[in-house]
This record gives sequence, structure tokens and C-alpha cells, in this order.
Amino acid sequence: RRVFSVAGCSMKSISLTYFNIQGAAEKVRLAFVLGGIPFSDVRVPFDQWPSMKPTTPYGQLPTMSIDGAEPIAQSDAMLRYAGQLATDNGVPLYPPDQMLDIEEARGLVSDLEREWRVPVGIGFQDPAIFGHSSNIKGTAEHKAIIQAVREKFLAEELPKYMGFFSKRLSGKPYLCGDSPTIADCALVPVLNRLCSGGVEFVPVDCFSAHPEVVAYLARFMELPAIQTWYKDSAP
Ligand SMILES: N[C@@H](CCC(=O)N[C@@H](CS)C(=O)NCC(=O)O)C(=O)O
Repeated sequence: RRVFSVAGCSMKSISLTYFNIQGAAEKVRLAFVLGGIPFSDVRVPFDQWPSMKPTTPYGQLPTMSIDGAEPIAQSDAMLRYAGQLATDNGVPLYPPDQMLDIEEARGLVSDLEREWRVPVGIGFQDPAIFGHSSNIKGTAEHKAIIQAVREKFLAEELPKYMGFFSKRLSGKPYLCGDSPTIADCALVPVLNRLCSGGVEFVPVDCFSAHPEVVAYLARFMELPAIQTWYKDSAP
């Protein structure tokens, strides 16, 4: 449990609870970090999850509690809330006059996340979810299926979405203009996961045909607040 604070910012006491991974919460963490909004970054060990699950609103994490109130769920609600607080704090992550453009970009990121769900999930979830026998888990047959599904994603969906993002990024440094917004906070963790080398059959240079995306990711990751965040936060 770590507490981040910046002098003169929101007086609310915000606690964000998730697993010790980036997953669905990293976009919210990044919005708080960029916005200079202090929050408690609570990370639940997986072995504590079964007993905690029934205490959450929908049996899922992340949850967020404000000033000790009942926790709320849904990471996109939290992302927009963090964006609003940041905007009030002088960091325009979600300014009302850009709402439509930011939501369009966030929707596009959601589409990419949806397309990525099967290629990533097929590697660790029950094969039965994807229409295969549960018995194939861990076998050479399973591995071949994982490879085929991921390579299809790399050949078809990834270039399609990277093309869309490159087009949005032509002539502007971030998805919605000169400075980052909640849409960038949503996209960056997805891109970092894709090129992490941590997903089998997805190479670290998977964006090499899309230099605008490579430059954009580097630009975001070089923001001072983000540099500090990844120096201090793990993983
Ligand atoms: N729509 C929800 C999805 C949350 C979600 O899928 N949480 C997963 C982890 S990413 C979870 O809690 N899994 C554990 C479980 O369902 O038992 C959100 O964006 O917050």
C-alpha cells in the first residue's frame, strides 16, 4: 500500500484496489499520476482474492473508495472520474469541451481491447471457453492454437488498429491533441503489454511497421510523472 501525494491537490482520500498487475486498473492509476491526484494504490495478493471477492460490488476488481465510502466498481467510471479531478486540478485529461473527441478515442481503444481479449485469454483461460476441450490445456495442440490465434491478431487486427491510431496521431502528439487525455491513459497500458515480450508469439517489435505509434508510446512514457511512476511502481 503506497500513498502518493502532491502538495495543494485534491483533499479527497482516494483508495484504488486491484491486483498487483497493470490489467484494468493501470489506466486509472496513470490518470491519477498525470493529474497530480494523490491516491492509495492498494494491491491485493491473488491468494487473498477468494475471500475478498464476495465483498466487492460485482465480484471483480478494481474497486475505488472515496473518503472511506462504500467502494464503487468499473474501471472506466474511475478513469473518467480521475480525468475530471485532474482537469479540475489544471491537468486537462478530460475537459468537458473535448468530451466527444476523447470518448471517440476511448471507444477506439475499447475496440482494440475487445479484439485482444481472445488472443491473450486463450493462453491462460480454460480452453473450453473458446470451444476446445479443457483437456488440451498445456499440450502441443493448445500451444499451436494459441500461436495461430495470436498470429492472426498480429496479421489482421493489430495493423488495422495501429493504422487508425497512426492516422489520429498525424500532426498531433497525443490522441486528442497537444496533451494527454484519459484516452491516452487507456491506450498506453495496452500498447505496453503488447510489446512487453511477455506474451508468447507477440514480438517486442510488433509496432515496427507503425513508427507514429512507437514515437507516441515513447513520448508518453517520457512524461516526467510517468517516469517517476514506473521508477517507483511495480510491476
Ligand atoms: N468491467 C470491469 C471488469 C473488471 C474485471 O474484469 N476484473 C477482473 C480482473 S481484470 C477480475 O476481477 N477478475 C477476478 C474475478 O472475476 O474473480 C472493469 O472495467 O472494472
